[in-house]
Order: sequence, then C-alpha cells, then structure tokens
Amino acid sequence: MSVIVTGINGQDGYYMCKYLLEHTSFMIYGTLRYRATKLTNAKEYFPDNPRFTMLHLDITDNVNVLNIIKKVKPQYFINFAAQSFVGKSWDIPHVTWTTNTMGVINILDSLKTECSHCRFYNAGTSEEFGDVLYSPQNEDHPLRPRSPYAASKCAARHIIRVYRESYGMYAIQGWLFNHESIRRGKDFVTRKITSTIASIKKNIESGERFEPLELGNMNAKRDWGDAEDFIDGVWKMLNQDTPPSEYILSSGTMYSVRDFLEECLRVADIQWSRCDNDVYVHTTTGEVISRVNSDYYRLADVNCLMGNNKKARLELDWTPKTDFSTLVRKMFEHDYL
Ligand code: F7E
Repeated sequence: MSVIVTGINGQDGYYMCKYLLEHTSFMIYGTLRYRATKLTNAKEYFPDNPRFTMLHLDITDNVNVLNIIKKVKPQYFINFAAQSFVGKSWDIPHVTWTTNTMGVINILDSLKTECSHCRFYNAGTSEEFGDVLYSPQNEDHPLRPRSPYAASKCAARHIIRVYRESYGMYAIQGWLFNHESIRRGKDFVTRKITSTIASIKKNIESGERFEPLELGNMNAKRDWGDAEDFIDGVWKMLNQDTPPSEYILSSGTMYSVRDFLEECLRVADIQWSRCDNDVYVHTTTGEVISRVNSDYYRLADVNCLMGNNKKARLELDWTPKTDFSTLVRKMFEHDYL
C-alpha cells in the first residue's frame, strides 16, 4: 500500500510525509522536481526510514507522471507541487498555469487510465475566493480570483470536479487558508517577518546596526493557521465515505500584516514606536525596524480572508489547535535560535 506526496521540498509536502510516516503503515513516495537535487538527499528528509522513498517527478511532464503512477500504483496521490507564490504569479503566469492546472490534468488523466481507484487530493486555496462578498467565507462562497495563481487553482478545482463526476473518481480539492510553520519559505510574509525580526533582535543585543524589514500591504488581513494542524485535515478529507466532499480548513480568525508584525515584536521583546506610514522605530537606538516599500505591493491584492471551518469541524471532526499568538511565537523562537 502506498501514497505519493508531491512537493516535498515545500512545507506542506514535508509535513504530509512526516504525518503519514507517523500515523500510517503505508510506503511513502515523496517527490520533487529534478533540479540539481540528488535523490540520495532523501536522508535529509526522513533519515533511515525504510518506508520513505524519494523520487523525481515533474507534474508538468505527462510522460513522467504516467510512468511514476504505473510504477508505484498508489492508493493515495496528494499533490502539493505548485507555483504557490501569489505575488510571483503575475511575472510567471505560464509557469503558474502549467504547473497548477495542466499538472493537475496530467495527474488526473494518468490516474484515470492506470489507477482509477486511487484517491486524489489537490491543494486548493482561500485565494480562490479572492474579492470576497462576505466574511467568513464558507464552501458556498463564489470563486472570484484576483491573481494568475488564484485563477489557476480555480481552473484546477473545476477540472477535478469534472473528472470526479464523469469518471466516478475520488478526486477533491480542499480550500486551505493561509497556513504557516518554521518550514515556511522566507518570501511569504509571516516567515519574512519572523526571520528578519529575529536577526534584528540579535543585532540589537550585540549592539550592531541593522537593515530594516521592508513590507508591502500592511492592511491585508489573513486567516493564519498552523500547517501541521491542516495536514491532519487533509488526511481526513481523503478518508471520507464516498462520495467525497470538499472542505475549508482555516483557523477562523483574522489578523492584518500589521498585527502579525506587532505580535512578533512583542514576542521578541523589542521596544518600538509606530510613526506615520507604518514606520516602526526602535525606542532605544532610534533605528528603523520596519518600513513600507511599495515594490512589495501586488497588482491586485486580496484585502481580507477569513474561513468558516464549521463544516470540517462537524463532518470531519477536525479542529485547528494552534492560535495566532502561539504560531507567531513558535516561528519567531525557531528563527531566533
Ligand atoms: O502574503 C501581504 C501580501 O505571500 C500575505 C500562499 O501559501 O497563502 C499564501 O498566499 C499577504 C498578502 O501569502 C508583504 O500582499 C505585505 O496580502 O504571505 P503571502 P498569500 O499571498 O496569502 C495562500 C492561502 C496560498 O494558497 C498561497 O499559495 O501579505 N504582504 N507585505 C506581503 N506578502 C509578502 N509575500 N511579502 C511582503 O513583504
């Protein structure tokens, strides 16, 4: 019995493999695109675990997808491979679409032909709701994407439904609201804040000068949860009695980028005052800790997102465990070590 998890270089792929190794007895095939990464690096991920195998897989190559599915014949296929950086998706719309939409078609079609009993999960996103009509958003909220990234995920959602309904496949795409961890990439705003504030804190302590943190839209509000909590919800979504349903996973709370920064400064015990235009100044030295740089603004941003996770709580018995302050503390403390 085996599971394929794509995108193990990313936060979600890694935590999914970890969860499955701890909670199941399946053979886990974790995949990542061929770059210069050697497969022998598998040891870095799950040292000496005989149930973990690392494979190269590029989901944009349908031959590659078909061959891996023929070889592994998985019971579950969990796709976290994606161009997941919203801000970058305007610069690389083709890569975004090819990976996030065409890649999904490649997987669906190979599963249909070679492994139609396999249960398929694709990573969906709150970004699909985009220009929201009401808050909190539930599963019935219309899809109103604001970025090439979000549009690619909406298209994937539609084609997954088409395959589910046409071929009777167990194929679903949950809506995951923002979820963070110590493995989050440093281009995403949460980890950018915790890693930069951690290094500023070290500079303050050693009496050295520092470069300020630079951020974009401070008013953007997001529903930030803990990635490890969400992985459990994904596995529950994959193990429903058929026919499967699609669920929102979210913390159900909403904070602004400004709130995240201020919470991180509190956790770091850095004394600050906020001046006009969101300039944050260190009280003792007068140095600028953080300021706005319009280069980080998006062509169209989603102003606020907050998920209603009631359906997942009731039907999947899923509950997010980590609150906002705990999440910020966990990420900051890791980066400060
Ligand atoms: O931005 C604002 C930015 O890049 C959050 C991905 O996992 O979650 C993630 O997408 C907000 C936006 O995440 C900076 O404008 C301000 O409003 O951390 P982010 P995201 O775009 O919400 C969803 C659910 C996904 O599916 C995605 O794959 O923060 N913001 N200043 C900034 N954002 C960044 N990155 N950098 C800044 O300096």
